[in-house]
Amino acid sequence: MRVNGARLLADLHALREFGAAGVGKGVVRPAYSEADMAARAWIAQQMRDAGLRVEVDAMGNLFGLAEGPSVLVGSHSDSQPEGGWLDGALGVIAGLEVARAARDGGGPAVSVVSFQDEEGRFGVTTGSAVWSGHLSQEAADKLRDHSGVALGDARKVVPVTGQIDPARFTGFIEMHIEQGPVLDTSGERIGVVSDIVGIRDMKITFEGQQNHAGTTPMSLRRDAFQAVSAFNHALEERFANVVTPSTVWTIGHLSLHPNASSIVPGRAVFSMQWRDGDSDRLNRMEQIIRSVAQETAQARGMALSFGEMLGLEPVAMDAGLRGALEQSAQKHVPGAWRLMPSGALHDATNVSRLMSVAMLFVPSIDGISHAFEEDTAEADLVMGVQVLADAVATLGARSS
Ligand code: HGY
Ligand code: MN
Ligand code: MN
Repeated sequence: MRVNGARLLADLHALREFGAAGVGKGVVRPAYSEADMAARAWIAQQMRDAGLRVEVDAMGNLFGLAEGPSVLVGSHSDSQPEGGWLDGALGVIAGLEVARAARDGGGPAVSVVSFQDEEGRFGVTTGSAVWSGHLSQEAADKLRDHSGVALGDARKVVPVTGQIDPARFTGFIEMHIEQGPVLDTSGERIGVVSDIVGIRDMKITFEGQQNHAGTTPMSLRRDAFQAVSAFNHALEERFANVVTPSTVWTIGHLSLHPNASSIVPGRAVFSMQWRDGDSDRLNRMEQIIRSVAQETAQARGMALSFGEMLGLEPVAMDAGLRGALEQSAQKHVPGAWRLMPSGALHDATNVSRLMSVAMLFVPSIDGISHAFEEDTAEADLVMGVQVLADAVATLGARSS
C-alpha cells in the first residue's frame, strides 16, 4: 500500500480553504459554523469518490463506511476559534488517503471518520463523547458555548442520515500532529502514543457588585476581576504540593460584566481546565479548586457558583494496534521515533470505550498548535501517513 503524497497534500490544502484565516496556514472553523459544515460536505464528497458510503449521525459525526468489518481511521475537522490547518484535519485526510491506498493496492477495508466538536465549542470532545455513550444526547444538547448558544440548537444544521453502529469497526487509529515540542526538539519523525492524559473542565462564576470606577473606594469594592486574580494566585500556591512537572492547568476564557473601563466589574465567568495522567491527582486538584474558590468568595464578598464538571479519564492505547504502529515506524524511520504520552485530548479517548484504539504523531514545528502558526514539514506529513498505511496493512493481514 503506497500513499500518494501529492494527493494527500493537495487535499490538506483544499480542506484548509474552508475557514482559511490569519497568518500562515491558519483556520477558523468552529463546530457547526458555515465553514465547518461546508468543509464536511466537501469531505463527504471525497469519501464517496473513494468508494465509501457516507453516513452522518445526530451530532454531525461524519463517517465514510467501507463494506463489511473495517478498521476506522480519522479524527476531527472542526477547529479552535483560532486554529491551524492540521489539528484534526490531518487525521481525517490521512484516513481518506489510507482508504484510497488500500482500495488501489488491495489492502484491507478502511472506513473514515470526522468527529464533530472535538475542539469543545460546547464541552470536551463532544461528538465522540456522545457516539461512545460517555455523554447522552440529551445532556449534550443542554451544553452552551461561551456566547450562550445551546448545542441542541447549533446542531440543527446537521444533515442527519442515522446512527452508526460501532460494532462494524475492528479498531480505531487516529493520526495527529504532536502539538508540543518533544519530536521537534529531538529531531525524531514519529511518535507512537502510549496513553492520553485525563482532563477536567468547568466554568466558575464570581458575582460581586458592579459600581462606579471613580467613586467607589478600593476598600468597599466587590470587584469580580480582583477575585479571579486572587483565586488564580492562591491556586498556584495550593497546587504546589500536588502537581508534577507534567500537570497543566489553564484559565483560557474570562468574561467580565459589563467589561467597561470605568465600571468595577460585577461578574466574572471563567473556564477552569486541568489535565494530568493520573485520575487521583485530577480529583485532588478539583477539591483544591473548589475550596480556594470558596475561600476567595468569602474573603471578598462574592457569590460563587460552579458550572457542570466535564471530564475524561486517562486511557492507555491498545497494545496490538500500538505494536503495528511501532513496527511500521521502525521500518520507515529506524531509531527516529519514540513512544510518548499525549498531553492533548483526542477522540480516541472516547472511542476507547467502544473498541481498541491507537494513535501516532508527527512533529509540530516549534511545538506550536491551537494557533494560526501551527505547521508540520510536508515530508513529515507524507512519512507519517505512510507509517499509518503500513500499520493498517499489517493489521489487515493479521486479521484475514
Ligand atoms: O484541547 C485539546 O486537547 C484538544 O485539542 N481538543
Ligand atoms: Mn485535534
Ligand atoms: Mn485541538
